[in-house]
Amino acid sequence: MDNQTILDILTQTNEYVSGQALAEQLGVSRQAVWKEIKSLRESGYEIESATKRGYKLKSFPKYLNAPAVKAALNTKIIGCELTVLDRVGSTNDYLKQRGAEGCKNGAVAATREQVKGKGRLGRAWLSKRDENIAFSVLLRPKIAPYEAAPVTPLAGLAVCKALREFTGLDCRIKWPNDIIVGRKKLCGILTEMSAEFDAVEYIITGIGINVDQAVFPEEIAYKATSLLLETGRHYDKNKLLACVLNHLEQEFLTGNLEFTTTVFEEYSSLCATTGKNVTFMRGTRRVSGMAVGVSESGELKIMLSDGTVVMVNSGEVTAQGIY
Ligand code: BT5
Repeated sequence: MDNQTILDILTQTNEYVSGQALAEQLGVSRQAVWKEIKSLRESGYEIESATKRGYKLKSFPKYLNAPAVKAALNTKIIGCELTVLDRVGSTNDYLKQRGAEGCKNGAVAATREQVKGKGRLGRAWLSKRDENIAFSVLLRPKIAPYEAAPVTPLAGLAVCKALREFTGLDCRIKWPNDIIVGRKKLCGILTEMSAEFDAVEYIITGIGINVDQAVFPEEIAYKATSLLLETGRHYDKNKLLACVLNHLEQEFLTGNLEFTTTVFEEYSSLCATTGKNVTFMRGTRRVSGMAVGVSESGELKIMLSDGTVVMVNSGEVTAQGIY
């Protein structure tokens, strides 16, 4: 018998469901229902039972699990297929494989443990089992590869707004893809794409949020932070993930993946890089300037010492005052 099925029934109602009704609906024995309820309880689901009334789901486990995320989800597309894995190398790689197999636009894969998390340019993303949120979203927009540039800034904006709403922290975007609190990094975003020359097949945006991690490996401790470290409290990861997915749907779908004027204004007001002295690589030279804003297609505008403004659309920008 499939765990999901009993859970699905119990998740959809706030009332007791009798063992008999469950057994009939699933076409299994009452003994099988009882065994399944026992195993769900062992996995952390709090299920009340009352004589003559049956079973009622009282609470979900604290760790990431699909039924609890779905219960707080408010979307049509993002999360229409939602998988929460126990352990995976990288949710981006997992979803890439699902993308090649034809999964739906909006499919989401999250995991309780990610053992080979990827950052950009071959760097590693480190996280601990059940302490953080690691997930990826797959999109199948009908656009050319060059039109996909707004995806990362839109994802950054969505996560930033969700984290601000959910925690009250003054989260900001460090252009192009980090969410920071103060000087430290709370969240990283990695967007990858499978495309032909003139058409995107799918885009995968992977997001890692540090939630309960109190201690980071030495090499990143000076620049990494978590919701626990910033606020001294724990947050429900299932509700937080749903909140982020709700915001992603809004940012990705309302503007058709475009950097509209409203998005541009919101992004600019939350961008911590603007107004900072920055350095970046131009060919083989390291150049300094002042970040003066973000262009309407998501590039960083940097004013050089001679007053000219250049656009930087990727690569490494180091901003003074942020790790
Ligand atoms: C990123 O790259 O920040 C993108 C991170 C994306 C992670 C998600 S998790 C779900 C999905 N599946 C994946 O495999 N990846 C995505 P980048 O800007 O290159 O930053 C990477 C650098 O951040 C590393 O070199 C470290 O210095 C630092 N770092 C690593 N883990 C961190 C953490 N947990 N918190 C803060 N900083 C970290």
